[in-house]
Amino acid sequence: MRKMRTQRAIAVLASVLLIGGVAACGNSDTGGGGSKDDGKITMGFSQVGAESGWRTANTTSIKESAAAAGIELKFDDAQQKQENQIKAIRNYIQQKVDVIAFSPVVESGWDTVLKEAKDAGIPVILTDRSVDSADKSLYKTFLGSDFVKEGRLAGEWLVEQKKGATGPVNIVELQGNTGAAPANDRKKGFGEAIAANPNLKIIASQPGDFTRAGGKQVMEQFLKANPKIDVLFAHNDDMGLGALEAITAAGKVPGKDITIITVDAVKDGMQALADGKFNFIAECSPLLGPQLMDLAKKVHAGETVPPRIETEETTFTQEQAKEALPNRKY
Ligand code: GYE
Repeated sequence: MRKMRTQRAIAVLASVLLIGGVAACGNSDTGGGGSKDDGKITMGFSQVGAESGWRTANTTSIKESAAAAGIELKFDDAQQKQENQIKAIRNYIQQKVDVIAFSPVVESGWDTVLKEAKDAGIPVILTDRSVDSADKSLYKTFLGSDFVKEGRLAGEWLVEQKKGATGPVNIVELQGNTGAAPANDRKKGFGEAIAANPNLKIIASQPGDFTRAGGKQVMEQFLKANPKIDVLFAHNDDMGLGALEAITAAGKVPGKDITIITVDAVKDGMQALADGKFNFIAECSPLLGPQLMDLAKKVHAGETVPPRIETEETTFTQEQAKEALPNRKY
């Protein structure tokens, strides 16, 4: 009995492998980019890394959505290095995938490799972060958040909070990795929002690379160098969470002695907000997978897609975090 079941299992496995193999062959034989007849879409995806809770949720969303959409996903984690992303994209071009999607770790320096993809006839979709290429024909669309707006919403909330403040309000800023779109843009939006208030002053601003370890380390330096810190603006939850340790170790109460504003609203960040350790979060949604797969199908079918698709987002106060937390998916 057991033997028969094993034989059947082997037969099923063999046929699955055979069908899979045929599908895979069909894909590469017809040349990937531009092959529109085998039905199966192969996507090469180059991810930034695994630096934050946001990134982990984003990766899960992409993998799950690809499986649900029947898209074969080739996935590479670049460990926050542009050279790794360029290498991965070149591999995808060589493998003749149907669509390339990626989240560029920094904004600049993509023109050459994007041109190679274009010349190979492989459409590129930017997701989460954008590039600063002047030639917009190098990619089909950019799906992601408005990072300037996130920074602005964070700054506007602070302006409102400190409305009656007479003395100086000293702000320190933990930036994302140098050259990344969300680091550049969140800094810009926040700076613009507080600009008209001369008593709101950014006294220190350094990259913490979007990681908890980076946030903790840089916050320690900030605390050592500046006896009076009133506000921390961290470009993501993870750096804010790392900074909590530094603040507590310095004998200060996060959320009270130092007002903490972050971006993302992942579960751990929302928990810190609900617990009163953070004061405000501008949301940035990592759940880009379903829209990305939809776009991949459209560009593969030769349909025109809008050049920019913006993610819908909100903001959270401590009270709103308490309400939203039980249903938070990531
Ligand atoms: O805010 C941060 C992550 O690019 C929007 O990258 C993303 C950012 C996100 O490391 O947590």
